[in-house]
Amino acid sequence: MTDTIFHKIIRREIPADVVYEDEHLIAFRDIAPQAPVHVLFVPKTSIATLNDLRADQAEIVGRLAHAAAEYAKREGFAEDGYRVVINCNGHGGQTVYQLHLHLLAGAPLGRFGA
Ligand code: IU
Repeated sequence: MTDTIFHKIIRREIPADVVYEDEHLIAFRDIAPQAPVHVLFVPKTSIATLNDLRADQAEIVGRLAHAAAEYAKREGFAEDGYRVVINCNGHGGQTVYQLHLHLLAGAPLGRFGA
């Protein structure tokens, strides 16, 4: 199992701007935001990429998505809308190999693609 910077944030060994935490996951602001709101939702279970998610772990992605939606409602931008993204491996643009869900919001977002 590879230790990543996100594992260190989960263990509170390095600081992060944490906006939510529970027994399953932690959420903190991205250090290089790509939108006015850019928060990462990271499971506490070690899972390197979406490819590594086992069937018996599938609820974890639901928890990440649910936590993101609850955060959007709490912060008041759920109605305006937002985007959630999981990057996987090289072509997906993944740079940190601990599964995470991006929440992007705060302005109309451009279309995506290659
Ligand atoms: P990606 O999906 O693996 O590309 O996303 C990794 C994100 O983690 C990226 O948006 C970085 O800006 C962000 N990040 C961070 O918030 N804090 C860090 O210490 C590091 C990366 I390294």
